[in-house]
Amino acid sequence: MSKITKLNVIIVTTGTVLFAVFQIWLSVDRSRQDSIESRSNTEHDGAYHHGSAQYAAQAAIGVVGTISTAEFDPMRFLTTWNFNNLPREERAKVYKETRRTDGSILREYWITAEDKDIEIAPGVVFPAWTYNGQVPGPTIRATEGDLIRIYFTNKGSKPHTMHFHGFHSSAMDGAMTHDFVLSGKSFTYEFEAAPSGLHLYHCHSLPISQHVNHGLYGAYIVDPKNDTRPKPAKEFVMVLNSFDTNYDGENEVYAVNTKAFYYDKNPIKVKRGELVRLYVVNTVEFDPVNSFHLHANFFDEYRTGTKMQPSQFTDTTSFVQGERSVLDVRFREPGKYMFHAHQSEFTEKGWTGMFEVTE
Ligand SMILES: [Cu+2]
Repeated sequence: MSKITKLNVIIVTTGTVLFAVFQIWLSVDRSRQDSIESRSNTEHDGAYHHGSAQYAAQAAIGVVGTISTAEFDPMRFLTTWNFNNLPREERAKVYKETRRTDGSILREYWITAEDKDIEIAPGVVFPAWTYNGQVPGPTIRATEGDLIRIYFTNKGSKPHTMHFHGFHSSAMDGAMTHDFVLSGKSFTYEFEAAPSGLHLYHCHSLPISQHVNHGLYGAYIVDPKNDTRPKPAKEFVMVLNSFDTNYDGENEVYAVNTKAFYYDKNPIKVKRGELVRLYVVNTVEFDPVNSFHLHANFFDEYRTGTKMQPSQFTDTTSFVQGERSVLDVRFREPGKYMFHAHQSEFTEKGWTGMFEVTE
């Protein structure tokens, strides 16, 4: 057994044990919830009314413990594109804008693939393959007609690529075996930002399911040159993702932006009536369909974001892998509103969150 194989076995074993602990917490929480619900059906003494602190504490699904945000903060990720979260000097190392003669912008990015352990639920560490040390990878954002140039270096242990959805030449597709960037090598991708809409990028090395499941994907937003949609007050990037922690071809953890139950414990704050725009991208492997459901409010859905007219007004929409939508919502009343996959299994394994609406 080689050193690497031994290490993999240790990582898989550790991951499985940690995940088993996570599953136990979930089942403990579920059985608690069952017993509370059966009691509250028979006892109407007020002790377990919805809304009471005691009820909330005992009946909640989710994880026990808190998760570190030192390496990756899901709250900041929501509003981060083109590394706008970094201080000026740090940002200049990975991103540069240059105005071109036609008024468009040359946007240059320095992206590095690297192996990195990440925490996906309290105490559950996943040996990820990352773009710039984070999952999802950095959000790339441009205006239609800008020139995108990406200096990609592979410092990971496997061959990787960056395959972008959107227009580009076949030489920039990053999908064929001769496009694979071997460990220690570099490649420069260059293409015009088009068509306008919400897209994604991901590694296209083989087997693709493993490279995507390990964390190599990110959102790619192309703003329209002539945007006739209403202007949003807030914009949030949400990458729906999942993790097969024991490599059995099924996911053990589902999330929005990687950390299970994060926005459930830390609601996203918005104001009543303001236009909130969500950029939702589905990267979940192994399950053919994912979905997004919002409670008590409806949204205008711009599927793939390529047209200026919404395709539907609804509270639930579905995504196959790689599908994405721009969702515009104005919350009607103050309060807390859940959003989650309508597949209950995904919700119970981490893909659930909350908006907190105030006046
Ligand atoms: Cu890869």
